[in-house]
Amino acid sequence: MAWNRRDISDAVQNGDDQQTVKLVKEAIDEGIPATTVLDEGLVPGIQQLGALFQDGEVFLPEVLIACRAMDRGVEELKPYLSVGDTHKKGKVVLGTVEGDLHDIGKNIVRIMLECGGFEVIDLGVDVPASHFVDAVKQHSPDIVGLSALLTITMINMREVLDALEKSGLRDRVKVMIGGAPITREYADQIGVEGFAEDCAAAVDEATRLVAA
Ligand code: B1M
Repeated sequence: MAWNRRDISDAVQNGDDQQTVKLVKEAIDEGIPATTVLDEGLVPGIQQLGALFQDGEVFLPEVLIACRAMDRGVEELKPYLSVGDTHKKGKVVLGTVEGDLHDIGKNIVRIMLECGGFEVIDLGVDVPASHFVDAVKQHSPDIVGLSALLTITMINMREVLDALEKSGLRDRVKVMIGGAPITREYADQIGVEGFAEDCAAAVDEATRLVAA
């Protein structure tokens, strides 16, 4: 069957993980670039469901089931997102800030960074500032990457910066932030070195930061 971005989006919204994986495989077999399948099929699927969730037309269980389908689809794409660069460009400690459980975007950023040649230590979701500090001490990364999807949790990015400062580690790392509510203005306001609005830009920004 010919590639149809709408079918993949529908499969994600329906929470049909088997259909999502099947359509992703078919698109790849047809030679559609993995980033196109991601950006034009999978991501719009979860975003459209988010709009329905906001309007009260679907409920939390449907969103969670759709997230599982999205994750399976992204996993299927992972080998094809690779640019085949095995050289490690740098090390990134990555996590979603405290109070925030959203990780779909953060996981895609992780995959894209790995495919782009970075080693990534993923601390998961709802990560307290102190855990970022511990991870910097333990892994000596080049970059600390912070993700937030809620306006009420993006302020916790500042707490991570404060904790790094207090521990005397702030000068040893570059900090890059991202997530739906995050803007370049916010990044400048809190004084971080890097900002990216999507996963492809995150790889470019991380590459710029390690070269700087
Ligand atoms: Co929630 N949620 N959610 N949610 N959820 C949003 C974010 C929301 C916009 C929905 C809405 O109301 N329209 C809204 C936030 C409003 C706001 O604060 N401005 C919201 C809310 C309110 C909530 C709850 C409070 C709902 C409730 O309980 N009443 C609750 C909070 C829970 C918590 O975190 N404490 C909640 C819960 C959930 C679920 C658990 C059901 C689920 C998350 C499951 C999971 O992640 N495992 C969920 C989902 C799925 C969403 C939506 C529908 C989709 C988010 C997503 O995955 N997008 C979202 C609505 C929407 O986006 N339309 C919504 C796809 C993803 C690929 O994009 O994450 O933006 P994104 O990532 C992009 C970029 O932002 C960027 O690159 C990624 C890939 O290109 N990026 C980075 C991300 N991190 C980066 C880091 C970087 C660089 C780039 O550098 C380090």
